Amino acid sequence: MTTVLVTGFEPFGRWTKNPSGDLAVGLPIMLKHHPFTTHGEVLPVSWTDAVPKLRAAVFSYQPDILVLLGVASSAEIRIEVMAKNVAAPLPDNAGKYPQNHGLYRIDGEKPVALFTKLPLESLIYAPSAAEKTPMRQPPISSIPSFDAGAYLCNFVFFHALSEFPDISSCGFIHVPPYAEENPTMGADPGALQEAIAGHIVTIVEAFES
Ligand code: PCA
Repeated sequence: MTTVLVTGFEPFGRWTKNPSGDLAVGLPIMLKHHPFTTHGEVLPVSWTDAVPKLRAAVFSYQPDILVLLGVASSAEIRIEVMAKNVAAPLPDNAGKYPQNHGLYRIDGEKPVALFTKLPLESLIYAPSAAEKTPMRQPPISSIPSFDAGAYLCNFVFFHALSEFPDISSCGFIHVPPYAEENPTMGADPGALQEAIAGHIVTIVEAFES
């Protein structure tokens, strides 16, 4: 049976909640009746600890599909097209900075950018993608994003693509904040969970076809 690992992050900075971490906890329960296995893991917003925790989860679950989630200030669901080999000198939750000696590169031996391995066209252009699980809320639109930032989300995305070449379906999706934290661009938690659950189903279908 196909195994999916979904990761999200803990709250950070000005966000007191992080929907991506809640999705990583909630999606395995929501998707439990589907004919694939879903595991979730919440990663720390830490330059030193996020990647080791991701590696440990990949080692223990051996996923066929790895979907990394994070929150971004956007009303849309952003399907990240590429990970950059760049880490910005911004503090993590422990107040620490990336160890790149002021060169801003994640890894000087690796390419400048790596491309997502998620089925982009199915996620962005198929209007039915979000309708594969029962919809009780108006759908949240999904758009391609050509910039995953230069903070922990991009960092984990870049490490995943470069460290797990055997995972043929691997990518990053940025989700909106909750409406309670940002009334102008925030999403309803139920609508967000349904939309991302639909995307997971689409990713599994593309992987298995
Ligand atoms: N978003 C941040 C890091 C954790 C998260 O959920 C980012 O976009 O880098």
